[in-house]
Amino acid sequence: MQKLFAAFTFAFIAVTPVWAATQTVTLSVPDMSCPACPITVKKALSKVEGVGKINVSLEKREAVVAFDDKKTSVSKLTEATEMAGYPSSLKQ
Ligand SMILES: [Cu+2]
Repeated sequence: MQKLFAAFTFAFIAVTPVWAATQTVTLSVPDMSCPACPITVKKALSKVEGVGKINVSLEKREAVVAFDDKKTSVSKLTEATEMAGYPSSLKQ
């Protein structure tokens, strides 16, 4: 039974290589001040190649971004928000 499960898990990983490279990071975006800001930040991040799901919170002043680490990096993400007028940094 356990052997069967292991085989299944391996098959699942083998057919979904994209997901294996997906990382999720939280960026601190302190300059967001009104409801329009998250829209601008989200738009800027969505233009970066390899970016998947984006969740921007005005209340928390942060952006949770899922991205393919083979196509982009955290520095490209922070660069994109900075170009849009919102400097950001990786939240630990
Ligand atoms: Cu604003």
